[in-house]
Amino acid sequence: MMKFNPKILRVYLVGGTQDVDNDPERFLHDVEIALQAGVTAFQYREKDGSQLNRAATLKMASLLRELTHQYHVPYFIDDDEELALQVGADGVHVGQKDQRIETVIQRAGGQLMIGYSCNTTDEIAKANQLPEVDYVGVGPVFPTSSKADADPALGLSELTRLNTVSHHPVVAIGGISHANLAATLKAGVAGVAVISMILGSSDITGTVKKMCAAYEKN
Ligand code: TZP
Ligand code: MG
Repeated sequence: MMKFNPKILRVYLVGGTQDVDNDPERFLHDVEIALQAGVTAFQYREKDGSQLNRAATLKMASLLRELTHQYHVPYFIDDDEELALQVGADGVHVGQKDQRIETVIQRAGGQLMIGYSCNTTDEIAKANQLPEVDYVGVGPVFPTSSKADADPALGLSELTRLNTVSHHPVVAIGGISHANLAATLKAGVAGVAVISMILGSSDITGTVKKMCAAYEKN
């Protein structure tokens, strides 16, 4: 496995069919446009409200592996290291409500990059003790409607503080939009992970290019 490059966190697209009205064709199309436009990592997250069964999810995960290879974009799968290993993904993302991080490290450590959701000082402190973790996802920074069981928004000062506590690179998630992107980056995070900012955009290419350009301004 390659050494983890935190630059892949800069414009991190997260999504599943539930984020595009349960339309698998549209999902593949929109993800391809975003990959082409320059997203730096992609996470397949088939979750809250998904209508895909296990076989359809496996098929989708394989198609997304082909697409991400085609555009040379690192490919993560949410909460399912078995599926990630099965389709040859590059990484797995583990939430606090998913299976235990120790179990994932045992099964996938050294084979998959590992992302871990951390929203409190204690969770970050625990992640700091786990060298197999490559990055932490911190959020929701702002209110979001893309996650059914989202915790209350942290806000920018808490994000800034947690970013300072973390020894791992931090990707900020939750409610990030054109309106707050620059302010979010000022927290010093390695990147931003978004669902609706990209998949809900009427101009996916323009949105992704703007996000990439935000890193050139500092
Ligand atoms: N984890 C914390 S907030 C969130 C996830 C998966 C949803 C982010 O979606 P959006 O549309 O970018 O707010
Ligand atoms: Mg999860």
